[in-house]
Parts: sequence; C-alpha cells; structure tokens
Amino acid sequence: MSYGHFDDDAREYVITDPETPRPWINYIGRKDYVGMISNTGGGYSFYQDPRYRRLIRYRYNNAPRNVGGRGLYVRDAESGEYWSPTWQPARVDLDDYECRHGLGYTTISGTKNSVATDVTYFVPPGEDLEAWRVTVTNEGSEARSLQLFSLVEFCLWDAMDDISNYQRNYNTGEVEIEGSTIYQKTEYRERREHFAYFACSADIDGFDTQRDAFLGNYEGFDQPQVLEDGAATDSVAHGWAPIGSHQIDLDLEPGESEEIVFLLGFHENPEDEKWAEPGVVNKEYVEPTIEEYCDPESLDAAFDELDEFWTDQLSALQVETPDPETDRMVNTWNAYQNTVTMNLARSASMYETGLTRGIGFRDSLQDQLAVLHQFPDRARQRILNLAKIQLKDGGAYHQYTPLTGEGNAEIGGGFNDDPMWLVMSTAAYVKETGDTSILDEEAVFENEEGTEAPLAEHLQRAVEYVWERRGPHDLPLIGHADWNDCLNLNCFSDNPDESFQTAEHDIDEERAESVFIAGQFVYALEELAALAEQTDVLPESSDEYQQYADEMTAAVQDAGWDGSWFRRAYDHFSDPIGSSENDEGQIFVESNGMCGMAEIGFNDGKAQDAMDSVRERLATEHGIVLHQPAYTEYDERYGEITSYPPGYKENGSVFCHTNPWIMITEAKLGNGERAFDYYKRICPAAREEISETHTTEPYVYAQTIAGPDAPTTGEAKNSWLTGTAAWNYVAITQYILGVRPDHDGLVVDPSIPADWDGFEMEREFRDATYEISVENPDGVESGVASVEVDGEEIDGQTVPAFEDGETHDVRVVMG
Ligand code: BGC
Ligand code: IFM
Repeated sequence: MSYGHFDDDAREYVITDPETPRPWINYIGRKDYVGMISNTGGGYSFYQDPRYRRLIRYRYNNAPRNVGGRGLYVRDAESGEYWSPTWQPARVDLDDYECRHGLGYTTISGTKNSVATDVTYFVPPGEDLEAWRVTVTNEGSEARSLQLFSLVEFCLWDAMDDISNYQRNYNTGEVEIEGSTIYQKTEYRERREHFAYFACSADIDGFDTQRDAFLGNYEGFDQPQVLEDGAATDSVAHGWAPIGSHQIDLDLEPGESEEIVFLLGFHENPEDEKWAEPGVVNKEYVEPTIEEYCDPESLDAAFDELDEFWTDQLSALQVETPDPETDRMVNTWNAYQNTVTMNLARSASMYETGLTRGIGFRDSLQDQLAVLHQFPDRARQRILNLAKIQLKDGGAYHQYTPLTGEGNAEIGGGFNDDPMWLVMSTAAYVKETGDTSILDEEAVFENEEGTEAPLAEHLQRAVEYVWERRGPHDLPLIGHADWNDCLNLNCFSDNPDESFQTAEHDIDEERAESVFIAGQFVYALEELAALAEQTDVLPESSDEYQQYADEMTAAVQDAGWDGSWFRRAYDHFSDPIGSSENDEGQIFVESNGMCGMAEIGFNDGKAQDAMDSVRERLATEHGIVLHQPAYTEYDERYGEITSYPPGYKENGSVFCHTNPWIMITEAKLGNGERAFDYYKRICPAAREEISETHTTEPYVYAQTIAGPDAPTTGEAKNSWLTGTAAWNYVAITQYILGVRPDHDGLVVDPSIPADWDGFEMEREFRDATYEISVENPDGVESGVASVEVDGEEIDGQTVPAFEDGETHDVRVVMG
C-alpha cells in the first residue's frame, strides 16, 4: 500500500493521504535558516544551530504526533466551522488533500466545503526566513465570509532550556507587535541581539501572542478557543508561551482567490550595533526584507532561483537506466538527501532532536563522498573544518558544534575508525577534483592556535594513530568503538565488573581489536599510496604507504579470516567476534564489506567466499542485516550492541549504511546481478508499495530496517539523516553503473544486471561534461570490451580528464 506517488517530471513526491504512518517530512532552507516540514505542516526551524537558535517549538515524542509549531486554520465565519488545510492541527477531514514535497519546498493543498487553500513553504535563497505563500479560493457558487488564522509557537531559542527550565522561561517571553508583524524578542534584553518575526502581507483583523489566550487553558491545537469564538484576543505575551497568530478576514465571491504571504524570519544585529531604545527590537533591519517578500513578484523570482539551483545541482549527474526507480533515486531523491545530510549531518530530524548531538567527524566525512561532484568547494571547506578537530595524537573529537566549530570535549575521541575517514574522504576529494592543493592547506589540531599543520600532516598522524595502536593480533585497537558505535569491547571501566579483573588481566587496558578498522586502514593506505604518486607533499612515498597496507593485509589474512568470512573483532580477552566459534554474532556485515572494498582476499577467493557467506547468512528480503544470530542477552563484554532487542538498530537490523559496502564489493568482483539486487532491496522508491510496513518516507533512505529477529521486520526507522544516503549513491553511481573518478580520469567499469541492454549517464567531471552510453549487447554482468571517446577507441577503461569546458561522448561496449 502506498500513500502517494512520485511525480518525476516535477521532481516531487505527492502524498494523497495525510495519515502517513509517520510524519513524512521535507527540509526547506540550505544554509543558515533551515526548516523541517511534515506533510501536515508540522516540524520546526532554526537558524544555524538547532539547539541554540531554534525558532519554532517542537514537542518530541508527542501524541498526537507532530502537532503544534506551524499552523493554519480556515474558518467559515457564518457557520463557525473550521479546519486546517494542512489537515493538522485541526485534524478535520478534508474533501481533498495533497502534499507535494519538492526540492527545497513543500506545497500542501486542502479543500473543504468548496474552499480550496494551498500553501507553499520555502526559504528564499540566501534569506534567513521561511515564506508561507497561501492562496484561498472560493470554489463554490455562493459568496463566502472566511477567516484565516496563522500560528507559530515560538521556541525560546535554546531548545534544551525551552523544554526543561520552566521556572525561568515562563518568565522571559517578550513580544512586540507592529502593524501585521509580530516580533518574538525573548532574551533581547540581554543584548543577545537576535529576534524572530512573523509577518503577514495582509492587514490583520486581530492577533494573538500568548498561547493560552489563543488555545484556552485546556484546549488543544485542534480546538483553539480563538477558532471556537471566531475572534483573536489581541493578547500580548508577558512570559509564559509566546506564539504568533494573525487573524485575516476574507470575503470571497464565487471563483475569487486571495493570496496572503506569511514570513517567519530570524535576524541578528551587527555585532557593534547599539539599540535605539534598550530592549526595543531594531525593526528597521528587517522591514525592507518583509516588504520585499510580501510582494508576490519577489517570491516568484526567489522560487525560480530555488528551482534553477536544484536543476543546476542535479545536472552534475543524471542517468537513464532500464529501471525507473533507480533513475528517480539517482537523478533526484538520493542526490537531494545527500545535500540535506551533508548540511545537517545527524543533528536535526524527526528522530534526532538537535539538542545534544553535534556534527559527527566520521558522519560528516562520509557525507562528503556523495556531493563532491556537486559542491567541491563546500566539501573542501568541510574537510578542512573537520581536520581542525583532529587531536594532536592523530585521533579525533568524535563530534563538533556547528555554531562554534568546537570539538565536543565531553564525548572526546577514542572511536578509532574516525581518523581513517579523513584519509578516505580527502583522497576521494582529490580524485574528483584533481585539486591536490588541499593537502597543503593548514589546519590546527584540537582547535588550538599555534598547532597549524598542512592537511598532509593531519593524514599522516591519522595513519600513525592507527598503526601505533595495534593489539595482540597486530590488528588495530578498536578503542571505544569503531563504525559500530555500540560494539563497546572495552567498556568495563565505565561499568566495572570486578570479576573480569584478574592478576593476568587488567580491565582498564584497551585491548580489543577491530578487523573493520584493519580493512579500512588497508583501503585508506592504498588511497594514500595512489595520492603519493600525484604529489610530493605527503611525508612518505607511495611504496612506503603500500608497505603499511600490505602488512595490515597480512594481519587480516592471518587473524581476521574465519574460514568462510572475515571476523569482526577480537574482544578484550582476545576471543573472536564474528566467528563460527561464537554462539551469537557469528558473522557481521561491516568487516566483510570493508575488507571487501579494500580488496583483501581478491586474489585468493576469500572475498568471494565472504560475499557468499553474507548472501547465505545475512541477506533478507528487506536488506542485509548487521549480524547473525542477533544477541539475545545483554553481555557486558560486548557493550551497547547487546542492549538492543534482537533485530533492532545495532543488534541485527538492516543497518542500511553498510549494505552499499557489500554492493560495492560484489560490483568489484563483477557480480552485477547481486550488487543490483541488494541495491533494490533497500531502495526506498522500490519499497513504496509496502509503505505500511516500511513506514518512513519512500523518497529517502532510513538508517535501519528491522531485521528478521524483530517482531516488526521490514519497519524502517530514523529516516533522512544517515550515511546510508551517501554510500548508496556511491555504490549505484560509481560501482554498479561504474563511473568513478580516479586521479587521471573517469573510470568506466559497470557491474549491472545481465538483462540490462545498457544505460546512459551524463556527468560533470573537472570542468567537462561526459555523455556516457553503455551498451550491453552480450548480456553480461560486468567487463568492458571497448571504450570510445569522441569517436576514437582508447586503451583501457579510464576516460581522460579533459578539463576543457566541453562535452565529450563516451561509448562503452560491455562484453
Ligand atoms: C545508537 C547509535 C548512535 C550512538 C551514538 C547509540 O545508542 O544506537 O546508532 O550512533 O548511540 O549517538
Ligand atoms: O557509524 C555510526 C554513525 O556514526 C552514527 N549512527 C550509527 C552508526 C553505527 O553505529
């Protein structure tokens, strides 16, 4: 069952039933002002930082879901009937409802009793505001007297304080009202000098700024007192819970429409600005902006700009394959999700509150992998910013706060995979752009002035960090955890069980090892070896980096192989994890994927065996699960992974992030059928028809899908902000379709289903456009018989980097 459909030409997902199994959301705004909007108008917004500069209040884990925050009500002044054209908050059945989530905008239309209302929400590019463009049309044959009420519930800026510190914040709220604009100026007194405004293009017939006056003391957002009465109370908030609500009376003749624009914006005064009058909002800064965007022409122009931005961004890579679901993901939705994820990392979604978590080091570095061809400059900047929170010893702060750029000292470092992602993403950046100058860029360590060193030195310290921290099997120490945050093999010091402490065994010493990091190290060091061929700024030579990779490969071959697959780790007591010796957690996906991507065991059949084992033991109809069997009991030796019920999250769900690692390995091994089969199992668009099982949005990836051990198998959770987006994009575009940047050009090496007769890709690469057509006359899964570039056959599979601003034809014949 689906709740809507894709409109591919419009690049929209159209939801036709407001009661989706979860709020199905979209993001508006890209840079400073960011909003989340659900298919019923819910969600919240913030300026730069979802915790400290929150504009709209959001109640987490609320019931009913996702009410409050952002509301619209239409009221029939004669009958007193009212509804929300976005269905929520009033939740009155509509005669017609449709929500179109597009790229950077959402349009929701709701018709009731012949009154059609449609509202488009978007952030004009470059502005710190969201516009709600509302059109109300009388579609009936009688004149109508209507009223429109808006509603924003303001958050008192620090969203954590807002939900916890009522003894203070019931007293701090302050507003000003001038004309049709409501200013939320809580904290302005303290010269924090930022304020929000909620403006309206129409002359208003009333307003409210105190929530309890609007709702009534014991009414909900579905039955506000003001809507029951049909009259705003002109309340002015002094403390308690400030809101913004406008009342606009509309008399519409049959067929008549009226457009009303609401603007919710943020402003911060220049640093050295003094108030004209202490505590009085400096309206002069925002009045021109309000005037500008209340004008439909400016809004049209801004909307066109937004549309052009996306057309331009997406044109960097477009495909036409025999599979429409692949096309819609690659051409539009996956690329779109990549951008949102790159901007927000894991901070603010329907499942991440934006309160506690900064931008993750590993998360953000992986997010870059999918946007390098779209935003090389931003990716470059992000990589360098992340380098600044690398620790002097080569490790890294696990997270940083976007507002300050500071590493999160509370969490600290000790996730021993972190530094390797810096190497991997930098290498990918150079392959995409050819820009080795990034390696010369200076960045501090630990945010500390005076510690500047070129990025090349940061990478070197990353290598040394892992190299110097190897355990009893010469495999890298796992530290607090590797990619799997919950595989905590040294967790006794947090939660000491003295029985593990013996004369021979010191529970405080970090001893557990990770085969995953070993695979990652080999991958990264091979990349460094290739990079060292391109530039001499790296401290060691290509051969030397290769030497590290070879030694680590030998350690994996020795202690990392279990007979039919790669082991996952060694615990604190040097017992294997991910081994047939274990009762539970016998085989894990992560180490098999990472060692496979690093091509360990490609020469002796191990990689293929590992893939066969993954297929046999981990692949389900809903994707590949993390491990089997799932852990049935909490086990202190393994930590948080065993705290989840079987089949959920890190304990044996389909953790979608890892599936592309298997797709990539299968593709590298030439198994196009399998690679694509795995791609389709978790592809959101391909799961649209089972939306009632999948439950999250069919246009974006979710972090997990419950595994077969869970009672709710197939149910997805934590949609939108997940490394799944970037890695799936890399898997499908670079390994299945097989067009991937390398230092000296664009490699074409498809691994596709044998029944595809070919596909086309248009891709920008280093200031040239490549129009690639792949033909598959013999129905093979992989292998390239010939490559022609601009009509001439070339040797090998690497199309040169022309960097000439021209378009080049590439014809690839498989066979
Ligand atoms: C979650 C992980 C998450 C980690 C750190 C764990 O509880 O299961 O997915 O990465 O916390 O926030
Ligand atoms: O690798 C992590 C990621 O950084 C955050 N989410 C969970 C993943 C697996 O634990």
